[in-house]
Parts: sequence; structure tokens; C-alpha cells
Amino acid sequence: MAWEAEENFNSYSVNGLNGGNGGSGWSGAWSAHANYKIVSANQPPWDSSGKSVFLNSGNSDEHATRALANPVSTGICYVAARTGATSCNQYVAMWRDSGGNTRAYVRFDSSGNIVLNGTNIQSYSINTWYLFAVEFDMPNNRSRVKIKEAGGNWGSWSNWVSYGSGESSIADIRFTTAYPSNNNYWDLISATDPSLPPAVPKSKGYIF
Ligand SMILES: [Ca+2]
Repeated sequence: MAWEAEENFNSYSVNGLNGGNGGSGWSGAWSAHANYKIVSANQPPWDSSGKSVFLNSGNSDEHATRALANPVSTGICYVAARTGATSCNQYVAMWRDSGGNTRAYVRFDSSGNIVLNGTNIQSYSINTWYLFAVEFDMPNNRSRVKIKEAGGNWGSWSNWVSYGSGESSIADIRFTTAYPSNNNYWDLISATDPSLPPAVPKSKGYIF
């Protein structure tokens, strides 16, 4: 089925992420290393008065993971992230199967490029929020991405990038860094574009 999990972290107190059980479409709470904090500074422009996840003292074996209520085989997951240095190889996210195998991933790599499953997509700036739309095509073992930088517009969809075969659906999402973290942030996991303004109900009885 399609992606359905939603999380903006705004309901959590400013503390550790571990045990956070907000949002919808999840199976259980966040399981996160103590270094993953909830903060209200340096928020993304698409959720500027909220909170986000912050990591500034973690190593590569520290991560934050949450299981989906329903496995995903096709569809789009939106997620926002910001990295503080090229040295951390921050994963925007890993999307893993039920065996814990990483299927799709997007990463700010150590040479200044955003990478989808090993393929360079575009360059990035540090301390800048990006919004990602990642589309999964698990039956064909591939994914693609489009990217919006804070203050900018959506780019085009990338080419489809293949990954190795494995289980046919995604079971969780994981935030991590490959090297010691440095001012890394995450926010806004969604099935719909969180940079769009909320839909306004159509008024009845008006003639425009
Ligand atoms: Ca937020």
C-alpha cells in the first residue's frame, strides 16, 4: 500500500525523542538513542513555529527508528532534513524492510552531494533545510526523489535508481549519520506535501 505515516514532532516536549508516540500511521513509538533531541530552534520554513529532531553529539551507531503500521510497496514519502557539515554523511532517511535491510536511502554525502541509493542527485548547502519527496516502486526495486530547498521550488523528479532486490515492502524509517553528527535536523514525515498551505474548506453561498 501507499505511504500513510505522518509525524511533525510538534506535540513532543523539548527533551529526548525516544518513546515519542505522536503522529499517525505508526506501529509503536520512536526508538531513539538519547542523543536525538526535540528542539524548537532553527525550524524548517514549512513548519516554522513547531519543533524538530536535533542530533549534535551522536556517532554512526546511534539512530532513531519508527515502524510503520502498514508496510509500503509503492507511493511517496515526504521528509525534511538539514545538515550542519559535510563530514557527517547524514542520512535524510533509510527506509528499511521488515528484516532491517535498508532498501531506499537519501543521504547528504561527504562530498557535498545529495545521494539516492548511491547515485548523485544534486549538491547541497550546509545549515539549509531541504524537503524531499521519495517515491518507492518496490515491485521493481527502485526509487526516485525530488527536492525543494528552503525558499525555493520543487526540482524535477530524478531518474529511477535501482537497489538490490529484497523484501517487497518498507517496514520502518530510520534517521542516522554515518559519521559523528554536527548540527543535524529532521522533520515533517508525511504522505502529502507539507510545504503546501492547509486546504481551506470551500465556503458555501458565495458568488465570486
Ligand atoms: Ca515540526
